[in-house]
Amino acid sequence: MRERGLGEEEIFAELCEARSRDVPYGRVLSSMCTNPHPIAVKAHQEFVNTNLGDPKLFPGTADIEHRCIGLIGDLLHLPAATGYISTGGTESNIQALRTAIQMKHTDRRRANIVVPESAHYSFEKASQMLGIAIRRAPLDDLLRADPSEMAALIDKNTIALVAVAGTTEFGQIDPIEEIGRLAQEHDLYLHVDAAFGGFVIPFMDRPAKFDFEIPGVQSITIDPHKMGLSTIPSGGLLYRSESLMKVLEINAQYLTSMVQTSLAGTRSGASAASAYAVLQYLGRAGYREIVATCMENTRILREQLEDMGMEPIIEPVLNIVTARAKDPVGLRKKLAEKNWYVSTTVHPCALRMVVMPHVTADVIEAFTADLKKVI
Ligand code: 0PR
Repeated sequence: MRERGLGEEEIFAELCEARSRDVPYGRVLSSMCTNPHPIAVKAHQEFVNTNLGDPKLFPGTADIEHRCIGLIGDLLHLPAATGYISTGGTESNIQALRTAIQMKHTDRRRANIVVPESAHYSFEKASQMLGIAIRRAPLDDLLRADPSEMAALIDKNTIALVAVAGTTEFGQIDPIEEIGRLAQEHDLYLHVDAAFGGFVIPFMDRPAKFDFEIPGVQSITIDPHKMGLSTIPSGGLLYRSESLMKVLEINAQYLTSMVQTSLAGTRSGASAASAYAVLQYLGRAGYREIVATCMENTRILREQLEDMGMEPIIEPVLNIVTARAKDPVGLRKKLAEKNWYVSTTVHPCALRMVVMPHVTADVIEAFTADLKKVI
């Protein structure tokens, strides 16, 4: 570190140069992030020095977080849900499994969780950190969790089941009602990962059931910083009842609040304020409009790809499109040379595009024009 500080101008020249090398969202079809809504940015700036790790010092901010959880709970058919604004899907998923372990009081060296093969890699992190085994159940033909395959992996040491509402690779929704019944039959904790789908499914024409409406669902991951249009890092973890979140309480007596349940200690109140602001600003009607546009653009992209001879692996369920190709990884590289960023799926291997709000009809037109040149 330098002895004497630099001037603002020089610092910002360096920062802006670095920033100019970042890929603008308009060239990105591989991300679940997007430009946050201006209202979210404004709220974020207003709360930039707030710390929800010590809520007694920030009772106003804590109240906004509480109201934000109330709004998301209402969206998930449980206005009385408890929870908190996390740093994203990874933290929420880790915390949900931590809750399941604390609830069961079993020997965690023997404990296992059963997840569909499509579960996000954050569950792998959770399994490593928490020291529990992870069992992956094969999917059905449409790449959904297969409840009978999950049932086959349950034994006396199973503590939790996971289902996904909007899988990372294919945007598929698991049969959560059936998995809920399975959880109840075996008295198991059921966590639903709706990090991506949580702000899409409720706003679709015929929404699938995935939330607290389903008996047996104990907690849900839902990320405002993905399709919620909030700022990074706004994640959401919601519980069916307060007693579930309570098992995470750690004594922190030197804090004014005495206990802490979140994984992060010091944590951003800005991300809670920003999520709250955009939820209030858009309302259901605003999100419905955004989702309708994304789904229409998904349809357009899917058709354009098919016209080029690239069939989807599954019909898009949410705003994620996959396309069979001869050499998806090679194609991905060629697209990157043209400054387009897509990703590829693993099983089966295909091109994958996430149609976030920044992936407009114009972006799709320019993208498919370049794609035609490289295939
Ligand atoms: N659960 C699901 C279903 C997810 O898709 C993701 C992220 C997570 C949990 C974890 O969320 P956080 O990343 O907020 O902890 N899925 C994306 C992925 O892994 C995240 C992403 C976003 C990746 C933007 C790249 C990117 O540019 O693909």
